[in-house]
Amino acid sequence: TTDNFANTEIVTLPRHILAEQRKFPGSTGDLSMLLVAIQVGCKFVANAVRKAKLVNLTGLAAAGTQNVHAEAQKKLDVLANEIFINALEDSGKVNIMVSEENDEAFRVETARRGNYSVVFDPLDGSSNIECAVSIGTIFGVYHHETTDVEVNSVLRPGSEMVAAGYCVYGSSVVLVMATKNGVNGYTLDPSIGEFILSHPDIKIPSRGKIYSINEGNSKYWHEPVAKYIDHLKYPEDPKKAPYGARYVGSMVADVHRTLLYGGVFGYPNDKKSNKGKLRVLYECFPMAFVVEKAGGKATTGTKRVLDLVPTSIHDRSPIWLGSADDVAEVEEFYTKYPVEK
Ligand code: P6P
Repeated sequence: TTDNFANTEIVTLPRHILAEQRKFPGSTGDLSMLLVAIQVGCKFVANAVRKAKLVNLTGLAAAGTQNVHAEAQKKLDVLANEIFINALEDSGKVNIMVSEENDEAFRVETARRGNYSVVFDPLDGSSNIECAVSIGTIFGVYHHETTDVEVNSVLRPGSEMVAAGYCVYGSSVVLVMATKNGVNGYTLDPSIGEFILSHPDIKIPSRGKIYSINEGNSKYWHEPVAKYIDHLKYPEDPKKAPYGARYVGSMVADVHRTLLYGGVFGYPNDKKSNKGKLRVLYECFPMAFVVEKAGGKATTGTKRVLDLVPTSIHDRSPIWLGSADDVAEVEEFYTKYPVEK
């Protein structure tokens, strides 16, 4: 038999984004151009990540090491950062950038400045590269009325984002983008170097059967966290099955699985880290934005994540996100067992 993969209805990411844009007559097309530029960055990073260890031979190894030509090397996350900065600058649509890799927010030169600001983690979970575990890129987009804005004008609630998403470099490369229209997933077809629409109009199940948290922190958990996780592991109702546990330790992988399968992901604050670990602007906000647009919820335990207003670009926050019913239950435990300030 001949496998017929011919599929004339191949919708590439740029084509789909333009189709979505046409739903809003009068659009400038600037956001579409920006999202397409982000897509190009993801293609480059996917290519570099796929051969992470092999690139020692061609000069992309861990910082400080030497390759055969005794040239200084770049870590993949530094390389990914440069790839996205270049892609965003080249788009001509970006004003201010905040990157996990850069201490300060910075702006594009005047000639190429646009009305959007982008906050991003170019390669989140990069400590997993060495053992080939999934990693990802996370990004969020704010709009400004003019290009004449202060650098700290990105310290805004996540609810003011106009787009957000992530790219998971896993067993396949999937780029998930959320806008006011909803959430769509695109899978990279490496044979043609295009992201193809594979998950149109993603909706997260209202409840799941998986919880995702680092139980290695149990010793430091506040009471509502310990009580909630026990409730999932030892259901009071004997007829209820315990939840399954899945924790990759790479936010993009854990969130992507939660988005598609349902359930709950949590990185709460605890007695060791009173602000939690994950960064507000370029980890919590984009993931909360995606999950909410897919019909889920994201909370600190007591407050909607997207209502937070960061005071600094690298602020951290506790976060629980996932299926609406599961996250609502988390909040019930925080109400029942309030954490003393
Ligand atoms: P822990 C990866 O380092 C990361 O920033 C996120 O991608 C991930 O969710 C979290 O930290 C894992 O942290 O403390 O469980 O190893």
